[in-house]
Amino acid sequence: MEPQIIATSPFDGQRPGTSGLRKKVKVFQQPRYLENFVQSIFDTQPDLQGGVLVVGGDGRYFNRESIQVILRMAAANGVSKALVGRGGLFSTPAVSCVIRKYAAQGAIVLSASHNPGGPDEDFGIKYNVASGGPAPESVTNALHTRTRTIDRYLTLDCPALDLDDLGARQLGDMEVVILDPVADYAELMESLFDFNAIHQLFNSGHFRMRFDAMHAITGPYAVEILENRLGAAPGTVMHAEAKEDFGGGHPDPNLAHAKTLVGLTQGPDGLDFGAASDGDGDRNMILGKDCFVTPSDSLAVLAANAHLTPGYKSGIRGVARSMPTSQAADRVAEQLGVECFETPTGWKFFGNLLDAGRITLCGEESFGTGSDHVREKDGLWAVLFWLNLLAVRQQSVADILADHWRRFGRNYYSRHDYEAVDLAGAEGLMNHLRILLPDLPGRQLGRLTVNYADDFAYTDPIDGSRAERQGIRIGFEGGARIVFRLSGTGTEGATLRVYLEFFEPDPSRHHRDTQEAMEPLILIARELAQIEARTGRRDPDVIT
Ligand code: VG1
Ligand code: CO
Repeated sequence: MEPQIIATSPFDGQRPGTSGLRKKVKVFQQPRYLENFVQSIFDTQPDLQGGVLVVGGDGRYFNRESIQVILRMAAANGVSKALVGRGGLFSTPAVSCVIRKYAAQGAIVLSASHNPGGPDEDFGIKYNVASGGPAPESVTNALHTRTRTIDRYLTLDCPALDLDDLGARQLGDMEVVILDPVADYAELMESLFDFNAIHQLFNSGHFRMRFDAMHAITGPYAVEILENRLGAAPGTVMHAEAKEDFGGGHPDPNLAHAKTLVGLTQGPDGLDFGAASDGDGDRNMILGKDCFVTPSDSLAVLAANAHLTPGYKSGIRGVARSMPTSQAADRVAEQLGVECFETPTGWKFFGNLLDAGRITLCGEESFGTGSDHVREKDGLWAVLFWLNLLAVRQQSVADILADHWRRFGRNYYSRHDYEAVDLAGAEGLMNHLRILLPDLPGRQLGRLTVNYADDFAYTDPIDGSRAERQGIRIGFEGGARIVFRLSGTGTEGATLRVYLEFFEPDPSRHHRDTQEAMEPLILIARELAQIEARTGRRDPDVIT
């Protein structure tokens, strides 16, 4: 079959953000929009020619159509083999697992992660490299540059391929293999955690849990792993059926969007354990009875207890956290005597450290936790890690957390998001802060004294690449911090994120209400950034 060469012209704004290119579905549905971006991948990634490409997505609206387009273009661009999840489905961590297992050259992942789905909502596409991780900035920059001059794309004229039956078939000169999207991933999980111990915990009769798949991709993964392999009661996985619009909700596992699950863990009849994952399966939320584990604390607890699981029994080599993530993990690293890195927001910045063997665990405050087992954050992995710890330590989530704080002190932490605010107002706010920066050190704000203030920049310790303007950090004496950033994943206006943190060494003060305890920092942040005047918002839309 001869490739067709179709003339095209560039679209503005095809610059990947924190995690790929995210736009409204309607934007992606414009003729040639998806094709331009995909051809730019093939034009800038020569290894794909004659290589193996993994393709799959989180099943949101427009997933199936996109995959057909991508497969035809892959065949026309000389890819020799495509590995596709059945039904066009793969969770993000499963893609990473499959790239590594089958030594593929790269992957095209269709997802807008935690953003809502449906004809009027969001779609996204990202490219992962041969290590299994999100493309580093050198690759996304090259890709974006290519989208600005693109003038043709290659495709085949052929009918849609059957994606629903396992096995191999031919598309032009390219072989397409439809894989079970769950099997390889589930096998990897079994190699890392003590499935027998978790099985016993589930059958002990004293342990009640739910996993909320939020009508997104982890439904089938969680049913297979938790219910089928680990023997959790049928129905343990709630909202298990993956839907194109996630049942109309935000598939974002946090206190605001997973309210039903949170409710189930509260009160006298509260569950012992609750967990949830996001649209594409890379995020996780961990809840105990009347207890929420912040993602920052979760990373620290996993680091401190990793040796209790089979996959990490020889200990960890180092940890990394994104800059706005609390410094709880730093304290654990210090006690363990291992390196700790602070990277910009986005999983792509962990890739080099993982590849170089400098870190074993890494995490972000945004409900992302992961390790060197793949090169993406991994929702179910984190849930299984916690279950393994609960089974071994025979303690409740709340007790494990309280123990942790007694040992290391507590980093109170919260993030306040102001969503879909006016872009000019938000940029004005950030510029206003940038102008203030040089005068802040030494100044008294509320009862706190500013220790340092900067716009975070990062030099990758492995390849020396540099990332600048990654968020405003204001550090106070005693370890408190306020961080301001604009989101790079939203599709409407701007989202301002304000990250708040302070350190409390005294165990008698470890059980305060977080928002109350944060009040002094909240006030400083509001005033300093002139949030209300510049965004028109008095209160945040989402508090996590
Ligand atoms: C957000 C999070 C960031 C995360 C990114 C992708 O980015 O803050 O920590 O890596 O989403 O996560 P931003 O730029 O909106 O703050 V996922 O699960 O949406 O791929
Ligand atoms: Co995600």
